[in-house]
Amino acid sequence: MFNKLLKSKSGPLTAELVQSPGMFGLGKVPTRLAPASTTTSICGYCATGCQLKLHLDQNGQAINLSPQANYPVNLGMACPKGWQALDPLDASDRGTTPLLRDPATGQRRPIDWTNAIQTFVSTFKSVQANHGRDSAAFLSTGQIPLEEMAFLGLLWKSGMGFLHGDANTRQCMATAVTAYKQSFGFDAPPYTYADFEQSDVIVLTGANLAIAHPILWQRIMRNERIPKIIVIDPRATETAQAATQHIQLKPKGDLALYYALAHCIIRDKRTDPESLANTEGIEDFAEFVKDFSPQFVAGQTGLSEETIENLARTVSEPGKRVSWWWTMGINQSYEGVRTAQAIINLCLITGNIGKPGTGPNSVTGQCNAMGSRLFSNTTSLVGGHDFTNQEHRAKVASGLSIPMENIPQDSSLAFDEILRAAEEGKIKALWIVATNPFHSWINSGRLAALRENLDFLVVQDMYHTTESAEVADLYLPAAGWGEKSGCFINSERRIATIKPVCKAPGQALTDFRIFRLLASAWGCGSMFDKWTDPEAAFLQLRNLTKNRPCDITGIESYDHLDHAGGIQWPFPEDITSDEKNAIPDAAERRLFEDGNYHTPNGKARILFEKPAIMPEPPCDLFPFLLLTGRGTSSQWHTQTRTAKSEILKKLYPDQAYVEIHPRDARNLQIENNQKLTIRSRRGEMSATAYIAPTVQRGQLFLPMHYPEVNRLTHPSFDTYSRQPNYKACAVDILIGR
Ligand SMILES: Nc1nc2c(c(=O)[nH]1)N[C@H]1C(S)=C(S)[C@@H](COP(=O)(O)OP(=O)(O)OC[C@H]3O[C@@H](n4cnc5c(=O)[nH]c(N)nc54)[C@H](O)[C@@H]3O)O[C@H]1N2
Ligand SMILES: Nc1nc2c(c(=O)[nH]1)N[C@H]1C(S)=C(S)[C@@H](COP(=O)(O)OP(=O)(O)OC[C@H]3O[C@@H](n4cnc5c(=O)[nH]c(N)nc54)[C@H](O)[C@@H]3O)O[C@H]1N2
Ligand code: SF4
Ligand SMILES: [Mo]
Repeated sequence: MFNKLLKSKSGPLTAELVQSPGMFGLGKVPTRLAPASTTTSICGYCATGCQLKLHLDQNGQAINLSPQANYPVNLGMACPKGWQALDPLDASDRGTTPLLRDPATGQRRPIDWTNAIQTFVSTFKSVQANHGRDSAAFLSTGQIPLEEMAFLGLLWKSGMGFLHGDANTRQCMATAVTAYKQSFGFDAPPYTYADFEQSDVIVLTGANLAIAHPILWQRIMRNERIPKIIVIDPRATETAQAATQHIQLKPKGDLALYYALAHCIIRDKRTDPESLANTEGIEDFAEFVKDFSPQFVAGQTGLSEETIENLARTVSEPGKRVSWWWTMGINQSYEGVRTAQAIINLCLITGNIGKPGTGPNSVTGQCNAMGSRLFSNTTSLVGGHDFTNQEHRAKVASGLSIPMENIPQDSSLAFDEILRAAEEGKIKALWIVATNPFHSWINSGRLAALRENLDFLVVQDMYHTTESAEVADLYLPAAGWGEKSGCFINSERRIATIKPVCKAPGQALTDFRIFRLLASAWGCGSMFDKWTDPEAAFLQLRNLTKNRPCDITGIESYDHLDHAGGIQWPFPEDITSDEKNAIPDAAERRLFEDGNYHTPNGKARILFEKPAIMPEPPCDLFPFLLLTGRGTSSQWHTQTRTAKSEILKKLYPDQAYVEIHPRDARNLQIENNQKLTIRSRRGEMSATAYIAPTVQRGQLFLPMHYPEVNRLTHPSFDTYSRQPNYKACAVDILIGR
């Protein structure tokens, strides 16, 4: 258990480990081969957005890689996944040809692309003709370049004329998106990574940075202000163990805790008048939090009054820079939006926003989650616009030469609503691109039943063996990271390029090329005449952002992005030439420095609501609360990629394990490595016991990387963001099965 081993060292991922090419980098290199040239590409896993240097042979094929030393994000570092990023491209289960299921035998057989494209088009046309534009949907991803996301969203809605499409970013970022939009008037994470190095107090809540964003943890380690690092997490994670203080609250105690902090800060008059002048709702909020005294919330949070009072003082210390960073422990919840906004409120009332080392900062997960937020044409109209806004539709229509009537005014169903509609037989056909919901979706057992009701399922993926691809009627083999070009946007809004450095296997095609073929066969190819290649698409999308908060009209080309070390949005064309020519790290920028927000009156909104009741708390029959999340820095989600690297495979346990508190284990006479069955109302799975006080009594933790885990999870969702509540459901342990 690699991450467990690391705990016994000085802390999580040490610099030595992060930087050691000897350990991670040499898997692929024939030692005598000298590279002929190098190019750069952003890593295709997490949203940190590290830049890698790819060393190429005479034919432009990658032979090895190393982290880029002078890139403002990773400063020469990469985590194990980055170092081994080339390995998964060579896997034997890469899709090399389209596969079509023969209805007679149930077997999948290879077909050529012409046949595959024709099958797709004739099936979806017939579904549309018989059942309407509501009867099919796509489910996509935060892991392909933004040009491909935009192509998919526009092809589907404006070209093919369907309505519904969503992405796995619903599982991940929807809460932060909704929280920012409601509070600031635009989905705008305000920070730059330099804020990690410029804070006096860093609060990490529901974020296990040392495992999930190791290079961001390294950025904290570079902070010379000797910051106080406070981790708020029910588990004693690798990050919590390395922090200055671990606030081990009860799961989902966050909302009450943050209201109690606001209570103390307002009571003690430690608010910042200048910042409050740029907000609305403070009077009602002050009245609301009167009920949330530390004494009142102590029971709900499992924390002492003293801990709460001290924390309130620490995060409102006058003259100190306090930054709050959150990830899935906040977003994946039945009340995630209000909890994220409780964090936003704390920053607004204490003036910790728009200044170095501050901010209510949501760290994104996937390499291009931020690209999806602006360009996927799912929840928002492409380029940071609104489907419901007539002016926005007109602007996008004229900008992209799409007839106005081809841009829908109504919004799509969300992921869970699409799946429910499929279960009910209203959605007949689904197209899954670069996501693996048969493993990753909450209460995944339900998808098997849903599959029965679906007339046609297309899965477009790098591998034909994913849980989702295995049950598809039509499988389309896709090129992956390393085999194509385009742009990703990282957590701090930095746009940068990826490059093709390997040939895709067999007949696998880039998603971009697949969309072009489909557009042409559907009969809407002319709408995408200008979309000849990703850069041409990028330039059009860039133009669309004009006068939006995410305006990037100042970006000239991919070359410009490469030369500048990536560019953070906004970057309007009238940006000063000094700023434009600034050296990369001087070009860092954060939002809201002028105290102006994107709401109609320019003020940030302070939003709040009474904490809700946990949808499935433990009970007599299911006495444990199950938490799920990332296991190690070497495992990525459903493991379609990371499981293909021999080196990464050595760094984590191949069997599912469950973390259990020693006292619970003793009471149940469970021994380390004993095989257990974990059961919820929806399903069960086996896992070996890992006994450690990382979890609290009455709680269990299962890493999400094992396919059975989501058979257990409870399908409840945040009311406003529809994000799944992956981190709280009731389970039981069965011994001796
Ligand atoms: N190695 C690796 N890195 C990854 C990924 C990966 O699969 N593998 N995935 C990427 C993606 S897409 C994402 S979204 C990020 C996710 O990154 P993180 O959100 O950091 O990872 P998680 O482990 O899902 O959850 C973080 C923590 O939330 C805690 N938590 C659970 N419930 C609560 C609660 O009620 N309150 C609080 N305060 N905390 C709680 C959990 O104990 C856990 O330690 O990681 C990204 N990076
Ligand atoms: N229990 C539990 N479940 C969770 C979570 C949790 O914390 N707990 N976290 C949730 C979160 S935050 C996330 S983001 C989701 C992630 O869930 P998924 O999106 O389902 O996970 P991945 O394994 O990243 O799936 C990406 C798929 O895209 C394929 N792929 C990669 N690159 C390309 C490409 O360029 N083109 C194409 N066509 N295919 C490609 C990969 O092979 C893989 O099959 O999981 C969610 N599920
Ligand atoms: S921290 Fe994220 S972006 Fe950086 S190398 Fe690791 S997976 Fe890639
Ligand atoms: Mo995610």
